Amino acid sequence: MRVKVLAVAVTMAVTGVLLTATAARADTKWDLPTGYPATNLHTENLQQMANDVDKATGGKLKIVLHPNGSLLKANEIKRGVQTGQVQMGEILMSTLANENPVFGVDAVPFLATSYGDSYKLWQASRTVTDKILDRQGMKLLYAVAWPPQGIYANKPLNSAADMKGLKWRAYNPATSKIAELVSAQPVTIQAADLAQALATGTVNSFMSSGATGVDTKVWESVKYFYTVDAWLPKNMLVVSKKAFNGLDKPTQDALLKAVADAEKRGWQVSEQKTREYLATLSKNGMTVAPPSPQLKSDMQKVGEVMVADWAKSAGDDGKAILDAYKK
Ligand code: PCA
Repeated sequence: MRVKVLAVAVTMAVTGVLLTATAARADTKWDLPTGYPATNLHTENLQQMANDVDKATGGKLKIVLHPNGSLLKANEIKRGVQTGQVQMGEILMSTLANENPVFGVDAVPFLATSYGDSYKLWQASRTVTDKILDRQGMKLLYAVAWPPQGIYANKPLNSAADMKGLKWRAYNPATSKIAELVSAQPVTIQAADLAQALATGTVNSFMSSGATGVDTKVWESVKYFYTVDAWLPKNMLVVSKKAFNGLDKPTQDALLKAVADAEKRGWQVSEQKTREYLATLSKNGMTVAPPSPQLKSDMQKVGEVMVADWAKSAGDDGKAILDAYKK
């Protein structure tokens, strides 16, 4: 009898130890889908953030990146976070401009064309952006700008008239609208599918950064890049509030620290690499040039139409953003 009691006690003790050990090992694993390749500046920055979180939490929170649309396509990521399919996601903010014009403020042509101005515009729009996401069950963690947007084409462009009839790859409502204004034919294509679309001739022109030109080895299909510097769109990192609230406080703090570092680093790296990307395009035989005065003034006219449209559609939120930005 006594032996049996002892045996039960030992069993319970062992089970207790095992349970404790299991609890300590119950690491949280999160999926983080992105739409851009592993070597892209935003993806590398996210990977470093994930490494920092791993280290700071002693492996308690593991964030697993899924680049290049491999888990969810770029345009599916937001829904994936909202529905709880994934815990975090990286989203090109201006792709959501039809849902709320506030998301499109960073793709209004010539509103903010330098890193300094773009950062200022981000400060002016951050709070309201976070509020919109909060209502949708998400928390905004950071946003980092892409390098300035220029025009890629398979032929020289000297004016907007030369853009008429181009097969134009669009990545957000603003780039579709530009096609409309210059009488090009817009086709929405995600970055992950861009190289293929260029190779097959589905498109022969688009606006983007030097970064995406390098990512897609664009020189294999198009030979001209005009550094219009029309805007600097941003990628944002969001987390599901439910997932975030499920973390203990030290883990939340570690995550918030890592994302704050990543935001700062991302803006610096993006700016530093801008020139390198353009040099890579030139080295691979592309003509990289500022737009002709005619092309520039034509694009500025396009921009004027779009600023007015944006201000009208964005209402009071839009006015508050522009007032804060211009202060
Ligand atoms: N690259 C992304 C968005 C902006 C950019 O520079 C793309 O072309 O899809």
